[in-house]
Amino acid sequence: MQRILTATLVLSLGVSQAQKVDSIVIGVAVAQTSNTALLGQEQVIGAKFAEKYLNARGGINGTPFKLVFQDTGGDEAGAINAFQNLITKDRVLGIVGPTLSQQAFASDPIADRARVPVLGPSNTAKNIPQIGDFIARVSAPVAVVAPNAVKQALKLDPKIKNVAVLYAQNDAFSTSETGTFQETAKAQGLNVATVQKFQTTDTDFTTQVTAVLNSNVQLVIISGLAADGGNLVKQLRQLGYKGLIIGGNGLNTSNMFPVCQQLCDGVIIAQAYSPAQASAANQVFVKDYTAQYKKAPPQFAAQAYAGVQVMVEALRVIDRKKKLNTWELPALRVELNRQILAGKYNTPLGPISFDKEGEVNQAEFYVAQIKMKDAKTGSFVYLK
Ligand code: 1QQ
Repeated sequence: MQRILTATLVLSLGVSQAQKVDSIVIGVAVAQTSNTALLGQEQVIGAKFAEKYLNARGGINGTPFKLVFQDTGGDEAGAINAFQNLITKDRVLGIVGPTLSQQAFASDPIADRARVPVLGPSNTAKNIPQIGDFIARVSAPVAVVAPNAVKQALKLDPKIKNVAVLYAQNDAFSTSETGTFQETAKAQGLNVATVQKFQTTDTDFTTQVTAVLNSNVQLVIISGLAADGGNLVKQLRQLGYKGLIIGGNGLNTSNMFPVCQQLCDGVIIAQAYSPAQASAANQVFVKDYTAQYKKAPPQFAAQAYAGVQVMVEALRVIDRKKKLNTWELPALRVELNRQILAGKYNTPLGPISFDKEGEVNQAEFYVAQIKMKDAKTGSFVYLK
């Protein structure tokens, strides 16, 4: 009996695996709902731009590809569910996602075990590529990006001596980024006068702001996400903090403007993307994006674009050697992962490639400062 069962199982697995790839589908798993959608919305836009642009230029050597979106929401369970749907129901070749590192640590191991390549579009915490062989990212790590903001703050105000550091302790990215910020501050000779913790779900920051005001600092550095981070900025200003503020990557969106409004003004944020990046790929992206949205593209849109572009260009290379519709899905996923890591890509982020663990190699980073025109409208001004 046992033997018969085993034989049946092997046979049915064999049949489903032998099915050829009949459509070219790439999964996008980002936050379309919850507070995390303040960040994820820009990723949806960036990915759709890539789909439209790259399909208009031939798709995969003449065959269009399709993006399938699964909403991750803002938590781990949502990311796991989205990944499972993409892998088994939508039968995607690879996944661009999820939005948060906190989610990636939960969902990426599922894709890794299923041997489905993942490109993190905005997963910047330490140890993301190390989750597994099938996990890479186009989003440069906080360790590389965040120090630029501290150096820029010191350029703007060389008299800074004392720093307050605040971070969301329930978020993997925020705890990783604050580590980098604290190390950088010390390496720059600054005194970390107070370290304050909060939760990404917090809305009242009176305790933390009081501690900041009592510690006589000239710089505040925040690692959190957009809603909590925006409220924290707002309450710091309302309660009388006058010095410079650095926001981390979780505050890196104009979707924070409705939260802190005019009080967002002056926040300094390091960038892994600049609309001024000179590559042809970027200039086309900037032109199309600006025509549609009347503003320059933000980093999260550019990174999601790059994630889709990398998958597409890797698929083009594979297809030239052996047509995609002659592959079986499991083998094509493995080959796609290999090709992603082998290639070089001219993206809106500039030229990128990957090291053997899946960490992105990227050369150029920037710092921007929020400039509010009024309570509703503002922009990211890139600093020299
Ligand atoms: C991470 C991040 C987020 C702030 C991006 C949206 O960098 O979770 O790693």
